[in-house]
Amino acid sequence: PAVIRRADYAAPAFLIDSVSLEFDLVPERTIVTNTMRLRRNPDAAAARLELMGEALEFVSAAIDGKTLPASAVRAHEHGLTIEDVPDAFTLTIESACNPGANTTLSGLYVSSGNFFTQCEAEGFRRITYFLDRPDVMTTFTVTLRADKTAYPVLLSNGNLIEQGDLPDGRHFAKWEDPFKKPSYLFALVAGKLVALEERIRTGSGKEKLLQVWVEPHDLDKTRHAMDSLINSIRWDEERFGLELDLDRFMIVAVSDFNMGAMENKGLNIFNTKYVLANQETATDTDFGNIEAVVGHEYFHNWTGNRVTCRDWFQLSLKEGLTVFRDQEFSADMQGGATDEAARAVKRIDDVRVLRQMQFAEDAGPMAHPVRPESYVEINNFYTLTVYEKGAEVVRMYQTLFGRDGFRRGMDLYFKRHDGQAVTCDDFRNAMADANGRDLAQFERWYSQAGTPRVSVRTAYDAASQRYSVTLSQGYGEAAPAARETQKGPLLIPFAIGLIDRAGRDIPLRLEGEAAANGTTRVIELTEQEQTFTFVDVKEPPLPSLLRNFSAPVIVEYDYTNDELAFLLAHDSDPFNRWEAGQRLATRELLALAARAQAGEPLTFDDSTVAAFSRVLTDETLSPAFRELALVLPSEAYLAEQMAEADPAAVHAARQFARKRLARALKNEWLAIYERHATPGAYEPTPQAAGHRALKNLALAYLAELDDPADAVRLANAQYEHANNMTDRAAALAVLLAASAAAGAGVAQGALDDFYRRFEQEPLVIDKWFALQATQRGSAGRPVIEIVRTLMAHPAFSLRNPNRARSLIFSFCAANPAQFHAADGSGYAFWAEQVVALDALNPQVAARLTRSLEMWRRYTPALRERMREALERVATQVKSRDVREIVEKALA
Ligand code: HT7
Ligand code: ZN
Repeated sequence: PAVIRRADYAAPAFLIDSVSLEFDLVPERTIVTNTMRLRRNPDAAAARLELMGEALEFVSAAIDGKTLPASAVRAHEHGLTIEDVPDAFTLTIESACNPGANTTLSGLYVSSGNFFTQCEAEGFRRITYFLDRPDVMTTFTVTLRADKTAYPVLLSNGNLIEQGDLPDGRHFAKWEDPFKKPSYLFALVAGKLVALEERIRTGSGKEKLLQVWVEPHDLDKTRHAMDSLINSIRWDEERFGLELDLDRFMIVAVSDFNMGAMENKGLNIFNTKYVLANQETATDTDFGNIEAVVGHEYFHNWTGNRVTCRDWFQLSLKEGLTVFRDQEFSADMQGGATDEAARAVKRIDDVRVLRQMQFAEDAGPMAHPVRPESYVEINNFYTLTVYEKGAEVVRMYQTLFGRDGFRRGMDLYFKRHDGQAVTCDDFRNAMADANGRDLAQFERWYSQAGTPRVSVRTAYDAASQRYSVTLSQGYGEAAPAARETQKGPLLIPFAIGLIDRAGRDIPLRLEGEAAANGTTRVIELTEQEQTFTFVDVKEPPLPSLLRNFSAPVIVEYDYTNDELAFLLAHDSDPFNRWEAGQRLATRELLALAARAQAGEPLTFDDSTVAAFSRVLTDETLSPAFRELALVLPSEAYLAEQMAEADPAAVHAARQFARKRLARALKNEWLAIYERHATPGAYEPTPQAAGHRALKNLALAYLAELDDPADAVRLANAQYEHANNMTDRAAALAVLLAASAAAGAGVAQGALDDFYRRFEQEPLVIDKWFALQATQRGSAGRPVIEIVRTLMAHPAFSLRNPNRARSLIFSFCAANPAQFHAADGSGYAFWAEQVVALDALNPQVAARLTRSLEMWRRYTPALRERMREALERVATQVKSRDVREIVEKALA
């Protein structure tokens, strides 16, 4: 397959000054009339005109009103070629497409009888022939025509400038977007929809119309998305001085969608999962995710839309930056700008995702730099590396320059580049120039793949009261895909604190400084190895390393178990407090997994139990923090830490530890369950959510007892009386967990009730599928059997990505012990589903394919079965999307 390389970037041969699109919307055959003002780009060697097009039926083309003869225009698999065009001209193209048959959900498609578009990255070329690349920006005027009864609402980007009736029961709407934009930000929506509306005034006093469009039966689930939008608008003004630039901002929810949401200018289109919520249907996690995704898409209006990417290799320019912005927004919504303990809850969540998933990506065959060098299918590069590691790279500028310095860099970035399509280098240069720093070395964060390791050595000299910290950086045993990119040391901002015997922070003074300055210092590691010496250190301290996870690296330091327990009890940095508990648990669990592999009896250290008990019962800590601290590292993370991943051993180890903590702390769990019950009206606040999280964790631990009768009784009562989805779903999960030992009967009543109650709520039925796919199996029945039975359920459909994810992905990616069954049954199922999805929706199929990409890291028997499954898939799939993943995995 053709490889696209960053080094081959060339400016477009033609520019488009304006485009006018007319749509005659009919599901089976939509006609698009596209009129563009084109001119040769003086910066490029212009040859003939090549327009991109895919899955289109070419009808006709005219230049300056004159229809072109068949000999002058060639329609082919990749688009349209027109020879001998003038330097500047008007080109009109008529084409047709079939949205009703479009199962790829890219381009123009029909979902629940309504029309939607998805153009990023290269979907616009499935709507009309175009220079479908992000550095071609133009102004769009869009006219939509459709049957008025079937499609009463007609939406596109920008402002509605005209609407009216047409003959034969049809009507039209004309939209004009005053801002230049690339084609990937185009959108249209047509159908039977209703909106929740609000009018607000932004900082400059202008009135804005905000709308959240949904199907009529979902109107009662739009309030939270609207509140999140209003909060996002306010936040971007306050934190970054960025105001909403359009008179109207619309969000539309659609149930068939490949990703989370899309930031089309003024007309964001969202997966229903990230819009619809009320207390009956959505969990606290859903509420938080909606706030984050609404914020993310809104923030793209400046970081992505006003300033966009020159080419798709620069994707992290908008995605890394916008994820960082949404993370900061959510942290502020959790705890305000200054409550570090509350902000840490969000930080811990984000770092958990990064470490569990992005670090794995960086260690496998799909490893790539934040700014990749090449791709076969760009859709495969909407990755954790581009998004989450990219956000960490942006965060490091803020760590280096502080909030004010970061803001100066942002201001300069917009001053220089508003209205342009630019590169990651342009962003780095703005940060450097605004802060008077040379950031040449920092470029390596964009060009080197793999997760850096920082090893730490310390030495205390009592006589001189000096404490030296030696940091050395490297990549360890990197995967070949990452190793090729690694050229030299990085600039690593490394936040450090020192703690005395009483658990207090020591004021920090580095050698050469006149006086102590603060208790957390960001030291800058720029060489392969460097020593930093602290003076006036009166006793041997305990180092608190990489506070608040100041860089996306792995820290290697040999803490003793007692030291970790001490940090867990005392570190003033809440992130590192949590981190100490995770390190302690990881160490214990990996030792347990090794014993499980060797068939030795399993034991768990009493002092570790005691350390966790102290955190659990420490009333000075928020319930949300205590919940995070008491969740053991995931099976996926633990497997990733093994030389050869063994999911069965990891599962046995983690289950053993959970049971041990359940038994040892039984009375504490029972007391916590009672104390953190939140009677009365449901409140979706972070505080109330923290109480629910801790209470439900207590219930889950109680279900691990050899006799889970108490847990089953409490879970049944909680299920029945719950006034919110967080509690109801948690109770159902506990009943399913208890059924692993006690038999399916324990959960069946609640499962059936859940289905009946929420039959009309697709997002809740997704939870019903997911809960069953991620269970441990009931009384020895393998989960694959349950999953296969559910595939035949009338509510299951492979065409709806949310539904496919809820059953198939949940099983293949979130139930490692069952998916990696020794008989290979999970892999056979995976192969069947990849092939079936490939024919319908290659983007979704490619995501599922990635569940097996780490096959080389597993124990030999599993490895062999995974390779067979991958090879089988390689012979059967057609799409570029899936082929790229399979070929890289097998290479
Ligand atoms: N920028 C959006 C990316 C996106 C997308 C990409 C490929 C295929 C389908 C897609 N839907 C949305 C989402 C975002 O990061 O905001
Ligand atoms: Zn984004």
